[in-house]
Amino acid sequence: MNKSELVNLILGERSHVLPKNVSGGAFAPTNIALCKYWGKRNQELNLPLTPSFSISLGSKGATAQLALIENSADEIILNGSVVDTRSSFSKRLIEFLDLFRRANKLRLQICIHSNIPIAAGLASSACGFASIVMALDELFDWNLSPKELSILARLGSGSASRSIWPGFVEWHKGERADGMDSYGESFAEEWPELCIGLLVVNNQEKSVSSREAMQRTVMTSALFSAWPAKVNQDMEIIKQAIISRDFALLGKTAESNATTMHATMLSAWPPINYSVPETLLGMQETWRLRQQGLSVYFTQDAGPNLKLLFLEKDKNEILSHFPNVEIVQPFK
Ligand code: 2P0
Repeated sequence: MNKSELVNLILGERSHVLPKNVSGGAFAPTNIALCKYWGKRNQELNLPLTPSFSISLGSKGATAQLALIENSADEIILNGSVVDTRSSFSKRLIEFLDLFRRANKLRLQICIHSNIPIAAGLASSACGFASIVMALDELFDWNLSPKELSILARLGSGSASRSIWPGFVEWHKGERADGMDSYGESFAEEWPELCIGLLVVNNQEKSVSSREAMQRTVMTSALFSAWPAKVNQDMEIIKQAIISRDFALLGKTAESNATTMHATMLSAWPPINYSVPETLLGMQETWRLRQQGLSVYFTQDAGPNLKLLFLEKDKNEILSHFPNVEIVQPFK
């Protein structure tokens, strides 16, 4: 099955209808994985080898506004600036939109506003594709379920399947070849005291895309065979830690999941390293503070920035050690 066939399967008759509205808009939060998605069983459909678990970052994310236009080409505006439609960013976006408008020649103005650094390992593609799918749903008036929205967002970027929901989200890996059982679902627990600290050490674009890095790791890392078992174990521990509000267990499991993922990348060939010296300094500072009794942990994605995990009561102390940290409380 390819992407177009899966879109047909989900939209059915609706894939032929014209937009009911002249515009559609939606916000989707970015998400940080506490148990990471790293490795695919199907490249075309972004089907993962393992499940994953994330937390959405409240009002941090992307807003997509789609409007029908009379032009002969799409117009893409990112954070107020027109983007060259020949750029790799535009090509990927247009290719995605083409999945939904094969029968007609609709041209769109696509305005995306993101309040997170693009391509800095803060999952900008996740909230970008999720917001686009939700905006398309509004434009065409498809009335898709969150499960269907999640599957369609996944075709743009795997982690986008988790950005359909606020709060904690589990992405079921699924077993089916068509991927209809691989989608994000809300994990219905709230933890108002939970804080995420965004520690942006470098917001340059990454040199190796996570898509390529993931595949290289699967193909060449001798450590990758240990990864699925680690994920399955961490998924269960993380859910239990949330239910029992055991912050130390949640933090330890999330941090160890991230360091294990980065170990699989470093052992790939050619090696993949997303850290810069400031990343390691941030890790060492986290470990030092923990030794002194402060309950703080980090996670890291396909970029140099760290995301700190801590509780609200320690906010001021965290700020005194990391003055540049931006704090998000996803449940407040
Ligand atoms: C995650 N990452 O779980 C992991 C951890 C990065 C590190 O999902 O190829 O942009 O579009 O499915 O979703 C980033 O990968 O990759 C990612 P594609 P995606 O958040």
